[in-house]
Amino acid sequence: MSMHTRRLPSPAAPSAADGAPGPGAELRFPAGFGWGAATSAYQIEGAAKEDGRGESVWDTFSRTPGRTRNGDTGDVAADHYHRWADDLDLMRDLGLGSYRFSISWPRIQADGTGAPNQRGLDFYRRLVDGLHERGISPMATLFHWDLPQALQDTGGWENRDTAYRFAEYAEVLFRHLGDRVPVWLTINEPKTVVQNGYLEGHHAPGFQDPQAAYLVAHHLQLAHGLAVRALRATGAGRIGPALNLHPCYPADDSAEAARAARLHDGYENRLYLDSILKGSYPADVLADLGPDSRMARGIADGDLEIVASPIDLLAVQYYTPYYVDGEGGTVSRWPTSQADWQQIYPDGMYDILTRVTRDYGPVPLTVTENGLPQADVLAADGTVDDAGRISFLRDHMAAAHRAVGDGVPLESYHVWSLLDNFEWAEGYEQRWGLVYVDYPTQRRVLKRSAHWYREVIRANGL
Ligand code: IFM
Repeated sequence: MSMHTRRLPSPAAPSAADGAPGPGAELRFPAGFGWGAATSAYQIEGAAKEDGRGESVWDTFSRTPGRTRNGDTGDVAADHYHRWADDLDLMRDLGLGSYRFSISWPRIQADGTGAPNQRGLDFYRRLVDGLHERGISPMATLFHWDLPQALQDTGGWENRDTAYRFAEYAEVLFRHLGDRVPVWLTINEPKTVVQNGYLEGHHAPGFQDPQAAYLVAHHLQLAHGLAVRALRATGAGRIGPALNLHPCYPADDSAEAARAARLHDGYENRLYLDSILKGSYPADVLADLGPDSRMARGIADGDLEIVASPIDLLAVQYYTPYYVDGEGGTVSRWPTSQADWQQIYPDGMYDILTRVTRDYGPVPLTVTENGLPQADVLAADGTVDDAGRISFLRDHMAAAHRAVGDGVPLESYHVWSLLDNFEWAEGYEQRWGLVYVDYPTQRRVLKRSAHWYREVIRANGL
């Protein structure tokens, strides 16, 4: 992700105390609350050419000179494809109740269509079986950006047909793994594909084409709905979308800023939420795009009924708020993490969770990503002291706890990420994990935050 912002004079940062675990939980979560961590296939698996895996758009993009920091690729990543059993042991030792991972479409269908690759299916079968053996509940994302390159070659998400190929791929997975995966997430952060992949161009496929971008948005939403329907046909588990949502606040008291923040919210949040939960795209966004936009022309009769197929849960990913000025630009108000687009504002977690419940009703929620990057260092004594991550997580969990107290049906929370990994265009420089990965040796080291999180899980609270 990225955001080009100018900086406002900032009030004091929200609390960020040192984060040592307190004696016993003062903020206890409801019994049965799920504590987890999240990853995605391209970011951790590596083994890019093994066992019949095809090429994805991220293989193409990251191998193109100049596209990623230091020319980094996911070819090896955290080598999870080979180290999955040890990684599952780590998860068990942390006490995780839930593990959210994604399935690599090109491992299942090298070219995005046709008969599935048995070796790809076997890998994920071993993974989910291994999770169950360790008492961890699998939560599988069907698509976390690694579109088979062969489908990109026929138009990618600009091609309506890709949505139907996605539904076929999803059905393969429901039939092969549906008995072992209780929760499925359809498309990870469609907005990031739209904005980073097609507007700003710093993610695969690397385009800067606003007309294409919003047609892609519609096709991603359609693909989501078709996958929900495919799941109903196979009767396998619960399903929902994974949306990165951002509270959008006016940057000042002017009517212009209020209006601009509202439209910004339309593009950031309502485009995805309204279509799935209300069966319509927001009128202000459609008007802003214009009646002749490729998106408007690409919406066929009946599409929105498909997009709005009833879901079982909504996965919310929260990282940063936006402050919008009267010209529609974004400004920065809070200190940022190592990622310059991320302002650290825990109250935004409360605001977005309560807003979803207020505006869309009591759909069960799960937080499937929340975290921050740091330049973590492995010390000579073998420890990684990431106190800043502990403060961040504790403040955001406290905000989520407050939302639960105010009636938000939040059932689980997942830290992004379990492991340090390939952070897309940023390569390996940003470390997002609870677990440090020493890339030259692939040794895993629990950071201080991982030890802290284990206590949170044990106490079911903070
Ligand atoms: O690493 C990403 C992840 O793939 C999707 N959500 C945001 C994370 C941090 O940028």
